[in-house]
Amino acid sequence: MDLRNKSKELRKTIVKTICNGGGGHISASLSVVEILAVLYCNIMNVNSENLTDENRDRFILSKGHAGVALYAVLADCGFFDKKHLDTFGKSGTILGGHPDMYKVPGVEASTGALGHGFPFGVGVALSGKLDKKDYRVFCVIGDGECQEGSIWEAALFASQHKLDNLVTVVDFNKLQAMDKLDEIVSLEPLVDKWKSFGWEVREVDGHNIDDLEVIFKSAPFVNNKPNLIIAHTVKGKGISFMENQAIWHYRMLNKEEMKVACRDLGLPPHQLL
Ligand SMILES: Cc1ncc(C[n+]2csc(CCOP(=O)(O)OP(=O)(O)O)c2C)c(N)n1
Repeated sequence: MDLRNKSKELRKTIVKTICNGGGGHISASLSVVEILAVLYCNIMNVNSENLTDENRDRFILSKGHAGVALYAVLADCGFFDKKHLDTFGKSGTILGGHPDMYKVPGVEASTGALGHGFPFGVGVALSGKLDKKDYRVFCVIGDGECQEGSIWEAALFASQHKLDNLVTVVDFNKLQAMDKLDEIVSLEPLVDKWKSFGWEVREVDGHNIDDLEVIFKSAPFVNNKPNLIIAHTVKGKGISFMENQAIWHYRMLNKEEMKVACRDLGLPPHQLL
């Protein structure tokens, strides 16, 4: 399936899963759909068959609160049965609010405490270098997550150790949980910051499938430097009233909003009710 259409389907799955489960981070999940779709469908050497292969590529969703986006992609790629999506938010589910590497096939790191997945990914990339393995590590971090000090400690460590097998994407939607980043702790100049920490940096429209594919395929951007992609994204992408609105970090849809969301996503009008 064309990845634009796949992204539309993934958005439907994400919103249906969260509404059925009664909670979850919708807007944060909608922000990373194309990034995950391109990585899993066209870039990474990982699939349900090679999950124990030491040379498989690793993906780490450091902004673990967007776990439902990862679940939607993993289910679509056959890592686990799609039936599990219906259990999200229910007792006994393997699909928690944040991904658990011991429960969900395909999840490489348990994340959710911001500022932890990325340092873990740096360690996995270093391990790959030390063991002379060919795998790469792909990591998605939130821009609000970049307000955590541990991100910058790990960033320094990665460039010190020349981890060009590490590709990190900042989901730069300019919002964190409560407000615009710039209203709380600004990261600007973000590109220069990462460069000064020793990373090779590229910028991309994080919803443009073709551009994402080109940029991922061009990694490593230079030898001996870790790769940083600043993906300009829209939090809540695909639901008109949710886009770029900080309030939707924690909110759930009421019945009227569900109807509008259905219209925006191309779902039957009562699908989410
Ligand atoms: C260490 C830690 N502190 C606070 C939180 C609560 N929290 C969950 S998501 C979030 C905002 C994250 O913002 P960002 O990284 O920009 O992600 P996005 O805007 O894409 O949701 C916060 C503060 C957390 N999960 N972990």
